[in-house]
Amino acid sequence: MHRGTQIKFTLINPTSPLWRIGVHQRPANSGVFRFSMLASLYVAASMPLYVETKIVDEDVEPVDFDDDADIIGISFMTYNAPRAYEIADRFRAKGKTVIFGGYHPTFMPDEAIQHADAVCIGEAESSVPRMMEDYMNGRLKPFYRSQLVDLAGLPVPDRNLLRQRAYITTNTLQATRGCFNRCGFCSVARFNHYRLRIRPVGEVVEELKGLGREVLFMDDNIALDKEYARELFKAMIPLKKQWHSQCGIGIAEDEELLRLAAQSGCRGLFIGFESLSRQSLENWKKFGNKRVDYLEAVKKLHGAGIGVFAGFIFGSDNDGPDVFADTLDFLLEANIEVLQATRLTPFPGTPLYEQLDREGRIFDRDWSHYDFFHVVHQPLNMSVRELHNGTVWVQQQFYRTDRIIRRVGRASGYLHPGTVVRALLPLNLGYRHKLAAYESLQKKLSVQPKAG
Ligand code: B12
Repeated sequence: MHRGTQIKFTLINPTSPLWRIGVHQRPANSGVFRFSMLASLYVAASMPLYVETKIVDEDVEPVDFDDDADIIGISFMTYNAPRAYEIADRFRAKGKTVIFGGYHPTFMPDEAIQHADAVCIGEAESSVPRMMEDYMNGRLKPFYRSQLVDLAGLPVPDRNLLRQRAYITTNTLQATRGCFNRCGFCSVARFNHYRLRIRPVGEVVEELKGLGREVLFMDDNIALDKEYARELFKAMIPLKKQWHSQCGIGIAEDEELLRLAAQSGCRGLFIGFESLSRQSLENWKKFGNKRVDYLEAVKKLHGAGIGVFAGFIFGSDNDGPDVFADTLDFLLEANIEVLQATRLTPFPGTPLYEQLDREGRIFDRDWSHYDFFHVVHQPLNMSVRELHNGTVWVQQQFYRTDRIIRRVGRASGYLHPGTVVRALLPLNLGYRHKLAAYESLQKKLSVQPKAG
């Protein structure tokens, strides 16, 4: 609810029809994929004091098109751009001012501005105060290009703006933003101008003190700056937190860092393995992974009591139909806890997008398909159907009931019981649910992969 303030701002997070809150008001998406909302919280925190922000997340509540807000903001990635445009068009038809921000409008500002009054290109922190000043003076401009903000002094997000019970956790924060690597498929590095920024350790520790025992760091690679990571982990030890984050595989090669991570309460890491093929890693410029022995690295992480959530991408130019069975063999041999298997997706703004676009290999520009569940480009060494079905096969094999049961039993030997019960099992069931929901939707709509 908005309370007596000068300006009312409603910030909407659109979602696809599949995950939109149902008629029975029950979220369709598995709870394990409902967390964070950090982007919206930081936008809210960037607003001047005379603005009262309300956050609406379509995963957990419907959009009220009779909303009395003065300004409607929409935060979106690529997969939800069509829905963002639909919502924006409806509000603009009623005379509302609409502003956009997030990954998709940042990389496709000329497309986005056709549905909005203003587009924030990049981070909210430096643009939003300027946008609001211009709005108040009746001079809102179409584009606001942000400088990268200094993370020192970043405000602490007000998590009370969320319906907290609808999320598995809102205990999320960032210690760093961005990454200086140049992996071809990644939009994060370019969004952050290929720079890694760090927050002062003291400020991270202060924010952590106000959060619960279990926290998620929404960093792109929490140990990219090893010296900083060492300092942060040391400072976290007395806080007795349990945390998960995202990290490069390199952490496994640094014994001291791994020990400090474990001592500071690290219980699981999402790691982009991406591919078993050295050639694919080379082509994508994911050089950090090339020299690492994946099996050894996973063993070391398990030895430290850290669960491994592996990201693999299928559909590189070197992948043939045998990639699926080979990858599954690795996943099972390495005892990976959680798998995120994705089809190579050329997100706007990435070097991959530019390459495939140049080569005329992007055959589907329906942005709602840019959700990792669709093939949108023509692979080189297999058909679109083989890539689609092969990815489904690996996911189904990995998340087979008997394998989940065995995984849970085995992991109980080297992971904390809390990690098994509150992370490994829910994530395994969550991914299985998501996969099944997609399969049934595809059957219902008889969506077949297009092109060869
Ligand atoms: C956490 C996360 C999730 C979480 C939670 C998201 C949430 N609701 O909070 C979950 C698991 C749900 C998720 C899901 C998906 N995600 Co995700 N996610 C992230 C991640 C790692 C962090 C997001 C975050 O909190 N960032 C921190 C905030 C502070 O930064 P920010 O988002 O950039 O926001 C700033 C600006 O963009 C701007 N801004 C943003 N919105 C607005 C709005 C206005 C009005 C203004 C003015 C400014 C503004 O200001 C913010 C503060 O500076 C990002 C990577 C990343 N580094 O951002 C990927 C990322 C956003 N996700 C991505 C994708 C592809 C997805 C999925 C489609 C696929 C998947 N990963 O399974 C799904 C789709 C959701 C669904 N329903 O299925 C891509 C998007 C790329 C693209 N162009 O579309 C990213 C970039 C990662 C990647 N692979 O490259 N995701």
